[in-house]
Amino acid sequence: MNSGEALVFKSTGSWYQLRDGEGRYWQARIRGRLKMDTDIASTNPVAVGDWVRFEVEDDAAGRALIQDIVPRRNYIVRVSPHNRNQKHIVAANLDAALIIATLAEPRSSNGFIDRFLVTAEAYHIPAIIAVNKLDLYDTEQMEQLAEWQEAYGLAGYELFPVCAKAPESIRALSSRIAGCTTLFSGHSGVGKSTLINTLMPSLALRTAEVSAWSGKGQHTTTFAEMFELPDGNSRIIDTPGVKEFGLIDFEREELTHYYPEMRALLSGCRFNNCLHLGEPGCAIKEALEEKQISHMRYESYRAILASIEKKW
Ligand SMILES: Nc1nc2c(ncn2[C@@H]2O[C@H](COP(=O)(O)OP(=O)(O)OP(=O)(O)O)[C@@H](O)[C@H]2O)c(=O)[nH]1
Ligand SMILES: [Mg+2]
Ligand SMILES: [Zn+2]
Repeated sequence: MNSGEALVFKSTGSWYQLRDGEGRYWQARIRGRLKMDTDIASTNPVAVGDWVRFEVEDDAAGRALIQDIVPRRNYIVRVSPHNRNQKHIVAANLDAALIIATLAEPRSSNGFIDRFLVTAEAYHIPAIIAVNKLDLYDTEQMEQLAEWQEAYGLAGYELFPVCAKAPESIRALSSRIAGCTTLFSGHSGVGKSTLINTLMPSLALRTAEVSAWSGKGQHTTTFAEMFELPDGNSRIIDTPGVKEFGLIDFEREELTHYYPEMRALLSGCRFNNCLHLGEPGCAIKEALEEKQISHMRYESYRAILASIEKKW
């Protein structure tokens, strides 16, 4: 074989691991200038989940050169952690995006979850929520979990309470992502790699204790990497923990479109530029009073809106 198409399984930023149609793995670099059909100025031209065309550089050593990217079905982007003006393509060609959160350490805020959900909506990728470390919750945390279940249920999201170490607790989640390529995202230390290890015990990914003094994760996973489940048909992309999910290029008026429970009601507002902050004849405020929308989600909407305003 001198050339062909392959799927990107791993990316370190300087080299990529590809798997070709025959199941052979290649270590690849990008050849000179990539022919790109996307107009995204990103810090990484090729992402995990991309299909690429490659050319063999050294067959015996398994080295290849990436020539170009097959047009993406979709992708998800976040603000580069190193440069707020640049974007980072987290992964491409996804069927689902899973946000892993926890109410134990390192606790995730609902605002963080909502920023992730908004991004997934904006890129048209179905989002799912897993709330992990259920085994550690006290009564107060169980009450908080119930509140989340109510709020995200009203918004139409699937939420799976799980204990990543207990296989029986992840059964429903595992059948939800069967047959899909799913992105796993969340703060460092929430249990992304632990969950993947339980889904595919043969893998034994590195995981790490959450630091006792800071309650924070230790950024054990440093690069995005895709794994195929034993069924040969489901794939999971493990990613390094993120501090925050920086939103990209939003107009204020757009934001409600990325809250599914609000999107459905927008045509009911009297003003078509309604920001739902107290304008007369607002269908969102009405739904809030009738408890069709949760206060928790509405408050996060206001917070994100305020952060967009600051940028302007
Ligand atoms: N008690 C309990 N601990 C868990 C659970 N899931 C994960 N942990 C622990 O949480 C710690 C962090 O887990 P990791 O899987 O390394 O977290 P991660 O999200 O991959 O973190 P990064 O790779 O740094 O982004 C490890 O000590 C795990 O054993 C759970 O359901 N219950
Ligand atoms: Mg990890
Ligand atoms: Zn309104």
